[in-house]
Amino acid sequence: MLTLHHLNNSRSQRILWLLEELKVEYDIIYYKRDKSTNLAPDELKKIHPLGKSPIITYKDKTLIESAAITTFIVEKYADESFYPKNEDDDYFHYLELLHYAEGSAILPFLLLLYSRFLGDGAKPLEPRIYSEIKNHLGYLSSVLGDNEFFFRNRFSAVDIMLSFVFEGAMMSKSLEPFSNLKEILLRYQKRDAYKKAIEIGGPYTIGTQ
Ligand SMILES: N[C@@H](CCC(=O)N[C@@H](CS)C(=O)NCC(=O)O)C(=O)O
Repeated sequence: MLTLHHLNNSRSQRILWLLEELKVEYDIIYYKRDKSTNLAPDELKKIHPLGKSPIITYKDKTLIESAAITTFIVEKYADESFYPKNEDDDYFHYLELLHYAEGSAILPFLLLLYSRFLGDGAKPLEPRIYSEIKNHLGYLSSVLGDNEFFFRNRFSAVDIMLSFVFEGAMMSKSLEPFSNLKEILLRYQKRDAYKKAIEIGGPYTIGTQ
C-alpha cells in the first residue's frame, strides 16, 4: 500500500487531497513542524535525505516532489478520463500547468516569505517579487478565463497542483485583483475531498488571510 509521509501545514496537503479525490487506500505517517523553527523534524530525513514533505513510499520505492507524486498517483489509481494521454492535443497544456505550479509560479511567493526575514533590507527586492507575482497570477487568470477548472473545464490534478499557488497568493493578499482565481480557490475549498483531507491532515493555515 502507498504511504504518505505527511508534514502538517505543508504541500503534503495537496497529495492528501488528491488521494481523497481518487478514493485511494493509503497509510499516513504524521510529522510535526518544529514549534520554534517551523522546519520538518529530523525523522523525515530517515525517509529521504532532503527531509521535505510530501514524500510517498510504495513497495520498496520512495518518491519526492509534488508533481512527480501526483503523476504517479494519477497514472496508477485514476480513471483514464481524469488525465490526458500523451498523444492528445491538449496533453502539453496539462503537463505544462502541472509542472508550472512548483517549477515557476510558486517561486515569487517563496521569495516574499523568505525576504521578510530581512526586514527593511528586503525593500530593494520587493518590486521584482511583486511584479513576478502579478506576472504569474495574470497569466493563470488569463489561462482560466471564464472556465470553472483549468483543464478541459473539469476538475483535474492541475487544479490540485495550482491550489498551493492560489493559497500562497491569498496569504500574501495578492489574489484580490484576480476574481476568477479567488473564485476557483473557493471552489476547491468547498470540495468534499478537500475538506476531508483537511480533517485528516490537521490544521491548515496556508490559504487563509
Ligand atoms: N517542490 C517540493 C517542495 C517540498 C517542500 O519544500 N516542502 C516543505 C513543506 S511545504 C517542507 O517539507 N519544509 C520543511 C523543511 O524544509 O524543513 C514539492 O513540491 O514537493
